Order: sequence, then structure tokens, then C-alpha cells
Amino acid sequence: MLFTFCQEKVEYNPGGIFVFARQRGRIDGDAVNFYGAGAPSGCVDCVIPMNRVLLFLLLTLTASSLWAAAPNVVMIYTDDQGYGDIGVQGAKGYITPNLDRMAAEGMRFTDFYVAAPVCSASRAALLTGCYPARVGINGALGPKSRTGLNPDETTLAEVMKAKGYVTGMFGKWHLGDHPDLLPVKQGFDEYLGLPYSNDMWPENPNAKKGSYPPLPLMENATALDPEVSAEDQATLTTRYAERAVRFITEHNTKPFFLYVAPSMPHVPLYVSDKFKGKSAQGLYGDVIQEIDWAVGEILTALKTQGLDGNTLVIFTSDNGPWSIYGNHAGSAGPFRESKGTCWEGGIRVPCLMRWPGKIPAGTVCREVAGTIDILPTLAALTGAALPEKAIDGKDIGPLLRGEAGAKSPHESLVFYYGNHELQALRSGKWKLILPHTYRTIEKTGANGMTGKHGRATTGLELYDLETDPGETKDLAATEPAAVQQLSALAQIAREELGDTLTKTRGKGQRVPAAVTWP
Ligand SMILES: [Ca+2]
Ligand SMILES: [Ca+2]
Repeated sequence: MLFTFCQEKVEYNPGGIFVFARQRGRIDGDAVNFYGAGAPSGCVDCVIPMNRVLLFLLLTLTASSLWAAAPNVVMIYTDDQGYGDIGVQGAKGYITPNLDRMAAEGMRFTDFYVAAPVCSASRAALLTGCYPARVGINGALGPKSRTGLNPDETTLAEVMKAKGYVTGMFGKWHLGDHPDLLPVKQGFDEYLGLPYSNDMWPENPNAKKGSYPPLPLMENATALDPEVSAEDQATLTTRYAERAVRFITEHNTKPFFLYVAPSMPHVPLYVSDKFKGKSAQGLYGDVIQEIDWAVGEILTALKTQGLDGNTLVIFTSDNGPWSIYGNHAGSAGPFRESKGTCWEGGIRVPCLMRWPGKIPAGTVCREVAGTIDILPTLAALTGAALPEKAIDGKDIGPLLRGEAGAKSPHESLVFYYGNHELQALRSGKWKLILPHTYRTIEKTGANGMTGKHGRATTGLELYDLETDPGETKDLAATEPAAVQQLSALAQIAREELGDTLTKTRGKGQRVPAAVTWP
């Protein structure tokens, strides 16, 4: 199709991409966005006439073809699901056909990292594109938290919303449960879910009576159910999935950003009756099979609504398995330790990305990337503006597109845990462990009961993750050049993000929210 405006011929193709004054652009929402430097010079008002063109196009094109260039995004972020907890990565005793299908139809990342081995810090990184050390979220926030993600931070939802996306979140938030800090105050149009972990609950069998207030199920900013019961916990995975499907159906003519954060498989494990007893593994396997079913429901809804080819679906987990729970925890696969440590088992997670026709099917990406990259990647993909404040993630679009020779954009990824301690970093094949003490497991528990933790200490250690993914052979003594190179990168990170182990204040640290409760 050709249109004339601003004395220029405009070529429009129903895929949504157009060429104007030799620049490629895209129609997003009610605005026209040019790739690269912005509107062509000499036509600063071209957005306005294009809106008129857009009105005409609305009458002549189906909605799905019009929005073809502004992909929907579905991001699924499970809780404590380990690297080994999907079929294609060796899950035993249960099956994940829908996740395996995502791998077969999309890209599987083998070297994909969360920014921290614990819920709140990990989620802060996902939603801001920043290291949690930068935005001041270190651990796991408790109920009635007096802190949370600062509203001054720009979340992924806000990035997408500014681009005209409808935004919805169903699941666990865990970035501040104060009414001023909930998802609807951080860019989500719609929210249903638990405000924090499902074990911060009066019925937690591992907590002293009175440790926790009633656990609410929130809808937007109010409690839909002020006291979640065990029966309610068993409905959560399906409930979030149903809301996700409803959201997709309701917004099938607009670009949307949907964030689904299952409360499972975080202990205490609960599963709906339709999955109870279905896996050979037991309850943990049942729970993962219900999550896998939920992924299938979402993929089916996308297909039913004709959005399959126009939607990027991302699946990953917020940290490694909570291994102290024994048969109620998953598997870190070949990796050392688990949740709550910066060994690979705590921070390397399953990651699948599927976008038929755009991400090459059945591919495996072995480049280093992480959840901090999702925000800048989606911003680049949709033409959205990046947050004004500094972020740490990078656009991994070239990896997603399977471009020949595409490399990780990171010279290093750094990992903080505990009280703002820089404990480890990865650069290329090397992993440097900085001297620190960490929590280990002396005895695992079973059937929902915890085991016994111990403490361990590590010195400065170096591992070659290509030949030794299990971090078993410390090469610090024989590879001094790598130790020196990674130590220098660690020092750069400290100066920017701080580090309590070396009592360093970072120049790029920002403050979390501070709220008071009545
Ligand atoms: Ca978690
Ligand atoms: Ca904000």
C-alpha cells in the first residue's frame, strides 16, 4: 500500500513496518515510531498526519495484522524452579511437554542467570534491568515490609505502558506489599496474586506460631481474599493461568505485556486436584506438571486468538531450587549448591524464549545472558524508551534472532547476596568466587519440612565453567591472569554498586522505597 503525506510517498505493508523518507518505522499504539534516531528531519510533525493514516488503516486492515510489528510479550517467572526441572534439561519423574515444546519451537538458553539467588532481589532485577545492588533490594522482603522497590524506578511494565501496551500481572509480586508499592503502582493496569512468598503464612509448618500475619490474595490494590487457606493455595497455579488466558482474550486487538509469576514451586507445595498424584516423583512433580499445563493454556490462548506469531513468550525462574526441602525441592541439574548461594545452582536458571518466525526454532544459545537483559531487549524490540536512570542489562536481540556470530553483550555478570556482598562474577568461561561465607545444607528435610543448614567459607576461587560446570576444580593457583582480570572487573563493579565484604560504597547505588504502615 502507498500513502502520500508530507509530500512523501509512504509505503505501508500490512506487517506493520513502513518506510518513510528512507527510514524504517513502525506503527505502535497511536504513534509512529522510527527506528534509529527518530522522525526524519524536515517532518517533525509527521506523527500527526500518520495518525490520520492510521485511522484509515484501521478501517482496512484486521487488528492482528495491524499490530503485527508490535509484539505482545508474555513473561512467565516461576519461583524456585531449578535448572534441571524441565524435561529438555533432564527432569526426572515428571514431564513438561509444553516447556519442551517451547524449547523445540524457540530458543533455549543454557547460560542464563538471575541477578541474585533469592526472590525479591531477583524480581527487582527482572523488572528494572538493574542489578539489585543498584536499586537497593537485597534479600526477600517480609510481610508489612517498610521497604520495597522504589516507585522512582522505572519497571518493565512502565516501559511497555509508555509504548501503549496494556499491562497485566498475575502471581507473586514480592517487591513491597505496602499499598503504595504494589504492581498497580509500578505500571501494571491489572493485578491478581500473592504480594509475597506463599510460606509467609500462618500455616507454615516450619515457622513458629504467630510468625506471620494472614496471607492475602490481592486484586489490584485490595485484598480479594484476606486469609488464604491451604485449599486456596491449591488453586493458585490454575487461577493465575485462567486470569492470564482471560487477559489475552480481552486484549487480543492491542499490544499487551503479560507477566505471570506462579507462586509455585516455592514451598509449601500445593497443587489442584486435577494434578494431584499424577507424577511419579510426587508432589513436586505434580506441581511442575500443573505449571507446565498453565504454560500450555497460555500458548493455546495465543493460538486461538491468532496471536501466536506475534507474541514473544519468555519462560524462566527466579532462582535455583530450595534444596533443603529434599523431595519438595527441584534440581539444579549439574550445578553446585542451590537457592541462597552464588554457586551456579543458585543463580543459573532454565530459560526459554519462543516467538514463531522471529526466534529460530529448536535453537540453543550458550552465550551468557540474564534476566537484567529482558528490559532493554524488550525496549529495543518495541522501540520503547529505556529508563532515564542507569541500568545494567543489555539488548540481547542479536542472540534472540540467532544472528551469526552474536556474542554475549556482557564483559561480566556480577552476583550479590546476603547483606549486599559481591560474592561472585562470571566473565566468559570463567567464574570468580570472592572470599565469603555461605549457607550450605547439612541435612535435607522431606515432605514439606525443612532440614538443617550449615555454614561454609570459601576463599578466592576460579572455575572454568566450560569444562567444569559443577565448580569442582579451583584453578585460582594455576590461572593467575584470569584471576587478575576478573578481580579487576569485580573492583569496577564495587566502585559502581558497592560491596559490604570490602566496605565499599558504590557511586551508582540508589535507595529503595521507605514506607510507613498505620
Ligand atoms: Ca524464589
Ligand atoms: Ca515506577
